[in-house]
Amino acid sequence: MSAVKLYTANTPNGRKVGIAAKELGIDYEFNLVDFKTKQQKEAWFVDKVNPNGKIPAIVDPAGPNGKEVRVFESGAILQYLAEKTGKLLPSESKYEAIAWVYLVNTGLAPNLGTTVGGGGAECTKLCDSSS
Ligand SMILES: N[C@@H](CCC(=O)N[C@@H](CS)C(=O)NCC(=O)O)C(=O)O
Repeated sequence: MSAVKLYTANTPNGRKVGIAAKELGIDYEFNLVDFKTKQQKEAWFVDKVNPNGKIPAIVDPAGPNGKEVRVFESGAILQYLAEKTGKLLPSESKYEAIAWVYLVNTGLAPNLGTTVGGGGAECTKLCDSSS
């Protein structure tokens, strides 16, 4: 089976997807996106990987109906990988689990970023200093 291509960097959002891929036993190819050279804004990345020019993002050559699919936004990627493997989202608690992912991504994470650091800019600064 073809490996899922993971595009990421050393940030909280970036680490989420790697942790999920390991936990779910997904065969994935790790691609470190270089924030120093703004690789996430390069045309190939925006065209083929994430039109929003951010990590994390994945490209799965073996997506639905055997066709390549790209997925961006950490919450959408977590849901995609769980559904692909048939793990973590049992029907009786699927929407409870998805609701928690939304809560973290739209409520907790942005507020935490704003309170603790400077939101997106701080995230980028952290990446720059840790890569
Ligand atoms: N809501 C998005 C946030 C994505 C995001 O802000 N990514 C940051 C790193 S944590 C990024 O790519 N920053 C670089 C940039 O904006 O150029 C998600 O959950 O995936």
